Amino acid sequence: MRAVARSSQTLPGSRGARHTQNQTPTQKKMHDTCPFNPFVERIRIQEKIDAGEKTSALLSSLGDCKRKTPPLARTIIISTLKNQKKPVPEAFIEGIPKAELHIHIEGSLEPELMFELARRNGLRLPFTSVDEVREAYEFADLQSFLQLYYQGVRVLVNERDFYDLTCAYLKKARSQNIRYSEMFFDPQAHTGRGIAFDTVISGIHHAMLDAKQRLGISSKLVMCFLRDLSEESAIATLQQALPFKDWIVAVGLDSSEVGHPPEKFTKVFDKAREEGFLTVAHAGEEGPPEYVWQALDRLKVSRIDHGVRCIEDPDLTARLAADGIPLTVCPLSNVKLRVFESVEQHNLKQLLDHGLCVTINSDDPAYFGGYLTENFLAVQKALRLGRHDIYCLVRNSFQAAFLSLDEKQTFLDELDNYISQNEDK
Ligand code: ES4
Ligand code: ZN
Repeated sequence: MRAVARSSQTLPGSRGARHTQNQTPTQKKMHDTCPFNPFVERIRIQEKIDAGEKTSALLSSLGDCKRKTPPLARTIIISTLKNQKKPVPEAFIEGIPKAELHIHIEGSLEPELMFELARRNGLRLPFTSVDEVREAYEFADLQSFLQLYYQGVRVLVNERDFYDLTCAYLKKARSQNIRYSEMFFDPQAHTGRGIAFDTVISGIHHAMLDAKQRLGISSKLVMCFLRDLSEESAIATLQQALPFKDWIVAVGLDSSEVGHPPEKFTKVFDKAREEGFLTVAHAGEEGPPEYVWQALDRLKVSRIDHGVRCIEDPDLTARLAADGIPLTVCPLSNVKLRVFESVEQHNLKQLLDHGLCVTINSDDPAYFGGYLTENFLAVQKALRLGRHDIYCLVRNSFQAAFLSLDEKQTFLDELDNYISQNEDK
């Protein structure tokens, strides 16, 4: 048992602490004469990790070299995190800088704002109170949720409504130390009710700009096509989006999954890619692994939203792992929509054990009982995740984000600083 734990701490590139005693004359010379040599450093640091030294002390011993060799700094963090067996306090999860990659902005509509917007727009709701709305949030499956979701969005009428909705989410996200969010929006859920595309996207976009300036939270927009509507409707929506191309980073596919396979949208995704959009798709939430294959091979997506059913097909799981295709997993959503009976039954750990790039997300936080932090807290408790698991999940989100390498590096450095400064919590 002990031997296994120790071998997992060995730093890549070093052959373990034992090796220092057997250094060749050249290595010994390097050790004595070079002010900084990554090879020698790895051996020296491995010895200190074995002796239980703290991440912060190890990192500061790198000094200036930390910037020159970020991989070394990161191996220190990973090795020391793997060493830690102590409990993960809630404050550690609350404070860790996070990214969110799967949130439907319309699914962040809290009942309080729903009532406020209904009043503002002179609309009647089929509920008499906020409590009554919350009590109605019991779902048998995705379809039963979508009925309430589409009913809820009807209070969104004017640009200001979309602005207020987005401001409220981004403020909440910032309070949970989300540093970057990629938000889905469903234009057809609004244009189908006679609301102009321009009204929807302008409200959302201006809230994103203001949130960046006032709260320092960065965000991007992903436009989803409703898969229970026709491909022609999706093509018309793509056409409406073209004047706003610079405001949208990717297109996605959502709504009722079973009976609406990704291949139905091959043409519109081809066009979207030609126009320079990245692509993602919900697949393998309620639908079979075959839908995930189609999303990869027909829609050429960069990420799969949900994807939890991939585990039923070993070849698919291997493909996702080999190609490093991230999954945007939404644990509380999966339980609320009865994909899994409980968080304890969730297959998150199996997905990680298969080497998949798993990220944690909130999906429709106003409907599913929690935002991103609540999702992390739920899986940490139910699946007894350690600090190293939390670090990997958060890191995966920044890695999988539609950001430049430089932008990712800035967030990843912030994450590593948080880890090294909070190891005593
Ligand atoms: C959704 Cl949970 C989920 N699945 C598919 N489509 C959606 N739209 C909003 N939430
Ligand atoms: Zn979703």
